[in-house]
Amino acid sequence: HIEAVVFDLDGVITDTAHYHYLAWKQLADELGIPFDEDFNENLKGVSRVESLTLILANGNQSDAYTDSEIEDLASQKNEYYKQLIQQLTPEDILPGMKELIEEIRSESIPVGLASVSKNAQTVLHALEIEHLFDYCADVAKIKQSKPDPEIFLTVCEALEADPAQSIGVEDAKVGVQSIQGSGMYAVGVGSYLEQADLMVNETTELSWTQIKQAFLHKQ
Ligand code: G16
Ligand code: MG
Repeated sequence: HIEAVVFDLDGVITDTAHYHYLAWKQLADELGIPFDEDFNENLKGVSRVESLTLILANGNQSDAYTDSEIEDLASQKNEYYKQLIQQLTPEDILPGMKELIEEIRSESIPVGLASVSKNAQTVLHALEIEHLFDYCADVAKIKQSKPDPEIFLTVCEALEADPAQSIGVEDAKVGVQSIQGSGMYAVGVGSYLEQADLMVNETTELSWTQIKQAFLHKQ
């Protein structure tokens, strides 16, 4: 039996991963640091300040800024991002995701959210799907970033679910590692996720029947 399904937000439920990319791109351009979609793959599921650290290192600017300047640059990126997500509406839920979550809930399986984004509640609100989650990770309380399993473990615990009987869904490599580190079954959506237990290219390919079968088969 399945005790919980825990979703990542950015890149799984909605394509805010692209808005994160655009916001970082704008900041990187201003700093004169090369930045493209390939490099952006390293930032998926990675916290705001850690992402900035990686970008500065990529531009050989690791020691160019003080801690307080780094805070300001991270806030600047967040302003660009907040501007971009102002346009979000329920239309921006990735195809099939709302139906998938509703189907899981119809079987009385608790659903959780494991996003490291401080903007997660704003995004859920804009998509009008807050009511579909029984528990959302409180990022302020999470000490270790993905790939550490802490965030997925915390959500399972709050849902009173055994991680070994639960499923996580992620679009980031570090996210898949976090799921697997917690002992959960990992479903990967997108590219570069060969490590996942079950992998699909797009959300339209996610079928609850298939996920359940694959999970039970692995037991
Ligand atoms: C997301 C994104 C990351 C982003 C992080 C922090 O994680 O994948 O690219 O850097 O949140 O976001 P914010 O700057 O809004 O706090 P997730 O876990 O939802 O994929
Ligand atoms: Mg993600």
